[in-house]
Amino acid sequence: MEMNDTMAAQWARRIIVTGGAGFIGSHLVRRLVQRYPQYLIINVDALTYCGNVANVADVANEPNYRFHRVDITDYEAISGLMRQYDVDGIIHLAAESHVDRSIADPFIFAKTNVLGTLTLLQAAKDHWSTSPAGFADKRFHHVSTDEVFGALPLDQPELMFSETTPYAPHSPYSASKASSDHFVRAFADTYGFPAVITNCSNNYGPYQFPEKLIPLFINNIVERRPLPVYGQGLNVRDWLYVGDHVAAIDLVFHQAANGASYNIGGFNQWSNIDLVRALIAEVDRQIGREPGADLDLITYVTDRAGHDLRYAIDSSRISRELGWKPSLTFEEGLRITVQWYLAHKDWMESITSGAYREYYKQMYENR
Ligand code: TDX
Repeated sequence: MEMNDTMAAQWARRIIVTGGAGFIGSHLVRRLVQRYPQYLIINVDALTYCGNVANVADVANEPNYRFHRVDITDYEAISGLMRQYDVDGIIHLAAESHVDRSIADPFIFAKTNVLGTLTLLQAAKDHWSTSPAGFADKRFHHVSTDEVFGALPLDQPELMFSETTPYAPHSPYSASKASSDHFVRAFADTYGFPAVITNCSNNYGPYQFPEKLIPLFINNIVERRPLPVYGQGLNVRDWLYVGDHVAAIDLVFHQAANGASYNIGGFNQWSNIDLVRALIAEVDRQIGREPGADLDLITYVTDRAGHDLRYAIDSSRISRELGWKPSLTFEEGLRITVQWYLAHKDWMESITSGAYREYYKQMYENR
């Protein structure tokens, strides 16, 4: 449906969420559609291998929701949407996000993450420059990762990433995200463009594509397949429940000052091997196996190339300034997450045996 300016004006805000059919994006879209009926939420997603409209099926028929299958590197298509809806906010989550894939094929990471972000910035700048209020009532929120800061040593647990930690990406994935962050800052500094950035730690929860550690391993435990732990499993990650991440995005989008950036994390560091053991115990408990019965599935495999040792986010700034804190403990989050995957085997099957089958097989079944 074409929407002219008069129709666009009936909505208090018109917000594009890119990557809204992906994992974190789908949680954000659901939250915004339900919480802000006065906003129009426009989900823009290219539906590549990990985007799945089933992830937002529960809000697809809401009056304040629209979906467009568009690639963010397509300037004409993005500009068309900016005009069609008179968009005044963009929350940008569309990205290639899997480190292992970036090691195998880095080019698509530069295209989507760097050129895609630049395309969105340029399209937003061009459209907003023509509006009477200019940039004054507009917002571009770029969602990024803690991986842009590089890696921390294991033997100094007090060291964490803050908003002023220098960028030092290691993988092609994190290099592409760092580059996109730099473009966002460059637009803010050069043109006074109304941008904010958030950098978040490892997310987990429902609807995460099973290439990532937690959903991949839940599925393998249930199916009694080997759990490929890279190296010795000593790498440390800081885990945050996805619902807490999107609550933080909501706050920053609405309240942060232009040019600000916020780190978001769970103050919840786990070595991979300890996490895998906890996950096995939880899955076993929920499916009625003896807790720990599946520990024999742990299989140490060749380490990831350039594997970052430890990530840890200091999120005290967003707590102090915006009053955000994680709402769930890790135990609660893991319990809910395992419950969800067990209750949604159809979702997992649509990925492992349906449209995504060939990709999934190539990457994960033959290891
Ligand atoms: O099979 C596996 N075995 C294994 O030991 C997989 C898939 C992962 N791992 C390890 C690698 C990491 O140390 O588990 C840890 C978590 O791996 P991923 O789920 O691939 O996440 P990570 O590499 O830490 O990156 C994640 O967090 C930051 C997301 O994928 C990124 O998109 C995000 O920016």
